[in-house]
Amino acid sequence: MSGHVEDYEVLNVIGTGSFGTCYKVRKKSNGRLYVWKAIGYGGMSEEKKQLLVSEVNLLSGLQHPNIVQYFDRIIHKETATLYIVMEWCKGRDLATLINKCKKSSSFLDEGFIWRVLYQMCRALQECHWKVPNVTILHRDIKPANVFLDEAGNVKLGDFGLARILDNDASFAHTLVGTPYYMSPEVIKGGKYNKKSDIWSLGCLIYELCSLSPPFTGPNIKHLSVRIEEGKNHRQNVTLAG
Ligand code: 430
Repeated sequence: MSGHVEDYEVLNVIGTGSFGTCYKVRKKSNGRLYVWKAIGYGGMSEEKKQLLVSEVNLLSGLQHPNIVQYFDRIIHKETATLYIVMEWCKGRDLATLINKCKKSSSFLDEGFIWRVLYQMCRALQECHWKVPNVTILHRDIKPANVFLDEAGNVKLGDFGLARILDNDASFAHTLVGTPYYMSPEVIKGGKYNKKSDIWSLGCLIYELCSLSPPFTGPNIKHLSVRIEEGKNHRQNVTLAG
């Protein structure tokens, strides 16, 4: 499917990422809200454009209630812009939610955190096991990549860095992803694998509970040591006066 820019009414900018800008849009034919990512491809190499095409194809193949739904792609040749139309998630992302909690000195509801865990497992099950011999690794599970829709459903987003990985392909080597949630095997230079995504999910759940990541450090070097040692160096809270 490939639509036209005229099919949509652009409402406002939501934010900007490394790729370009995200807008809230309304589809004229049905009045529904969506988000589109505007990606300028003018200055891109042929290689990068190919990668972009394969990522869009990957996105369009993923359909699951716990994965941000891709709807449409629009190529606007006049401005060399690719628009990727995605689901509008009214509840925004978990990073925003964590910051709100920190500001108001409140914790998240335990029932909510269990729902995030369950629904994230469903999302990962879909990418990790959907097609035999092909594993889609997310590689960047973090609060800013998990969204909530109007009904409070959890949606894993941004497969911009995800890669289709054949059983023996070794292109999972490049180190991407939030350093805080980096798994020990990735730090040691091992292959990123399904379990590395699961580690990140564990870190996400920890952060939802405590409002800070399980492992922290002043820089990647210190952080790496703490992750490998399994120590978070957090000061124990004591009730003793
Ligand atoms: C980079 C961008 O990625 C997004 C944004 C998504 N999104 C959908 N509905 C939203 C409502 C409010 C805020 C963001 C919303 S889904 C998605 C993705 N990668 O799948 C993003 C990511 C995190 C935070 C903000 C943004 C944005 F501002 F650039 F949109």
